[in-house]
Amino acid sequence: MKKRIVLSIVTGLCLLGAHLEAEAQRPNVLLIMADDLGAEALACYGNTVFTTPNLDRMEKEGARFDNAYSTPVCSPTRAMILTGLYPNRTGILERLDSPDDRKERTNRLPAHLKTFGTVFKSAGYATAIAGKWHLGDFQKYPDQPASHGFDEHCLWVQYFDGGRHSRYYAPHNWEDGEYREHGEEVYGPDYYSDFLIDFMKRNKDKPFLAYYPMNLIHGPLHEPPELKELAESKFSDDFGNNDRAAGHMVTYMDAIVGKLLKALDELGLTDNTLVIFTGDNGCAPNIQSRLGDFRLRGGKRTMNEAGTRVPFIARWPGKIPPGTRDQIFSLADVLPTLASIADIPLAHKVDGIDLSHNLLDTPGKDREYYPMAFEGGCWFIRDKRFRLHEDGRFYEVPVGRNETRYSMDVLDPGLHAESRDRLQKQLDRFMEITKTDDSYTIIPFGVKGDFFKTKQLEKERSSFNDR
Ligand SMILES: [Ca+2]
Repeated sequence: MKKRIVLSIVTGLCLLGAHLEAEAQRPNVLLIMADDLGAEALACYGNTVFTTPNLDRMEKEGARFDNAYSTPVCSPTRAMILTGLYPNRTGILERLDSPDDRKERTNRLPAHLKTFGTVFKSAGYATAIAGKWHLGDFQKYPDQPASHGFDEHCLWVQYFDGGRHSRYYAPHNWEDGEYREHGEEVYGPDYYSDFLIDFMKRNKDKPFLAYYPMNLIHGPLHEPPELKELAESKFSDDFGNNDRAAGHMVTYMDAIVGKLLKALDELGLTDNTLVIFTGDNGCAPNIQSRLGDFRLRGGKRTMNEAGTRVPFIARWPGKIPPGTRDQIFSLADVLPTLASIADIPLAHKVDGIDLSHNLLDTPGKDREYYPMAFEGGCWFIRDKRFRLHEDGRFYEVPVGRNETRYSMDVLDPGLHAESRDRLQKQLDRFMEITKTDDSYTIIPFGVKGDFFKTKQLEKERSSFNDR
């Protein structure tokens, strides 16, 4: 009898030990998504005038995806990355602060949609979000971050009590369910990153997921508190005020990433934390990037490479072999990929694909196509060589060189018929996807006006890049 009791105590201790070991090995996740940052704005993606030392170091230590894609604008990407669902599935096909919705403010991330917050919290992770939500109103729907799986939140409030507030100096925030107004001495991007560092400190002994949808480098163009000299170190003499402010904001954004990475080092968490850095859409059109002799105007709100190609860098020392990745990655893939890496089984369906093997550089099935839906009337599908739009426009845009991937030269419709047919079939299938259910309505930003604006921007881009 005594022997049996000792045996079961020993077995129990072994099981407990195994559980604690498994718990200790579960990686933390720090996911950072900059606002309005196309891949071309970072030095590690070829920009020769902006200075980004921290992301350059992270890129050297991790995997750099050269073909990662978002949607062309904020809210659709924010919904897509959180839920793993395409914009036509969430119904969020445009930014959510529509003039038509300013009074009622009924737009929100639909309550029934599960996010990576939900998934990781259910698996026992501590979860936090800080920065920019842009998926609905906190005054009307105060429970949003919590009901979507985040234990703690500190998020910029754009509208409150009829007022409109800055995300930068003197931000107004929604902080763990409370509205807080800060003075000019507070700079939003510093405040949000400090909130997450504090969260990581308090949760360093258990697995956590920290999500930082950053506020930089979205307009208004302004001068961040520091680092002007560093930011200007590679500026060209012909830089205008916009270029100078944009470059300074890029460098400050990079420094905040550096601050978060340093905090992980100081907490001894670097080796057990997967850090991902990406962007929510292309740069704004008033930002011009220079990649050697190649110049590119930001493509935000446009359905093309400049509107949707974003940086994607993943670092996890000892687990993710450093180097470049040329596979296609959609931000819809973030949720299933993160869940797979954390060994959390997904109990619901998503559009995204588990591409953890691309991060880990192991064999697996890659994503063949990147499909996109925008504004309720714009669609395209891309593979590594071609892009086909719903209105028949067909582009040969091989990803090997900037000059070709960003090209806006429409192909002769008679060319590459086989590739075109193949893409058409995939596009038709993608366009059949509709909202998860009809119980909610998203008021769009103004479909018609923005649709034409997009077309206009495409025209401008075409002539700009021809020069
Ligand atoms: Ca954005």
